[in-house]
Amino acid sequence: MTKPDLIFTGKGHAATQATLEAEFTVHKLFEANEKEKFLKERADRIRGIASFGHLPVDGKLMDQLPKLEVICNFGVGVDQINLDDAKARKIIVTNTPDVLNECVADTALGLIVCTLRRLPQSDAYLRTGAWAAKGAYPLQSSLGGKTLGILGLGRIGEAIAKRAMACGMKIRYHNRSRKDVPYPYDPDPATLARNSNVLIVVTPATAETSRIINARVLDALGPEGYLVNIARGSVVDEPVLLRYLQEKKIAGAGLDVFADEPRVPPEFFSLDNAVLFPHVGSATVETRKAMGDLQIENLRRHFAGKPVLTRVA
Ligand code: 8YV
Repeated sequence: MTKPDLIFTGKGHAATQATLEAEFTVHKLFEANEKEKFLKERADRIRGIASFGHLPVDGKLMDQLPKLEVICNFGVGVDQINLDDAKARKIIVTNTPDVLNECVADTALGLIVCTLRRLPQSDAYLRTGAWAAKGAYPLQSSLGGKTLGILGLGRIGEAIAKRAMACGMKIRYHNRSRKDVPYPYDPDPATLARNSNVLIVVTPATAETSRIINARVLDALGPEGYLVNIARGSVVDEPVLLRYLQEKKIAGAGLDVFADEPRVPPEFFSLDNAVLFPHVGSATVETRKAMGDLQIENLRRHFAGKPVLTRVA
C-alpha cells in the first residue's frame, strides 16, 4: 500500500516526527528554500499536513494543495491554522486537547509562585553573591488569601483553579458565557482584573481575543496586581505591558508566551518584576509524547477511513 503524503510545517517533537516519517511519505516544507516551487511539485500528492510550530496554514497554502484532506496539529492551540478557510474547503482540522491540561496547569502554578515570590530573582540573588554582600532577600507576596482571576476558564483553567485553591487562593473568572462552576463570574476582562490580585490568561488566541489585555485591563489590575500569561503572546498588548512593568503600573508579570516567539523584546530582560519562561507550558517528556501520540493517531485514523479523535469544532 502506498503511504499517504504529508507536509511537516516545522521542526517539532523528534519521536513524533520519526514515527510519522516511518508511516507516511513526509515533505518538509520548512526546509524548502523555494516554498512555491516545493508546493507546486507536490500539489497532486499531498493529502495531509502535520502542523508543528508557527508557520501559518491558511487558505493560500490550502489552495496550493488541492488534494489536502486533513490538518493535524501538534498542540491544543490552533491559532496558526485558519479554521474558516479549512471549513470552507471541507478540510478536517485536529488538535491535541486534554492530554496537556495537568502539565500546563503545573507550569501555570509554577509561574504564579515564581512571579509573586520572585523565586528566579532570588536564585540569581544568591548566585551573584548578593545574599552574602547585602543580606536577606527582600520579602515578597504570598499566594494564600489572594484572588486569582482566570480569563478563559476551560479545561486548563479548571486544572489551574484546583491547584491555586490548594495554595489558599480564591478563584473568579470571565468567559464569553457563564459556566456551571462554583466560582464568581465577572462580565468582562477589566472587571475581572479589578476584582483580582493575580490575573491569568488562558484564553485561546482568536481575532476576538487579540490584545484583550490592554491598558484598560492593566489599569484595572492596578499597581498591586500581577499578570500571568500562558495563552499566546497575541492576547496581550506587549508594548503596553512592557511600559506598565517599567513604570511599575502593575506589580509584576509572569510570561510563558510572547508575541513573536522565540524573539522576546530585550527590554523585558532587565525587568526585576517579570518572570520569563521560553514557552514551556506543556514541555515535559511525558506530555509531549502524549501530544504526539494523539496527533499520530488522528492521522492514522483519517487515512484508515475512520473518524479522527479530536476534531476542532
Ligand atoms: C506547544 C502549546 O507550544 O499546545 C499548545 O497550544 O502552546 C504548546 O503545548 C506546542 O504546541 C509545541 O511546540
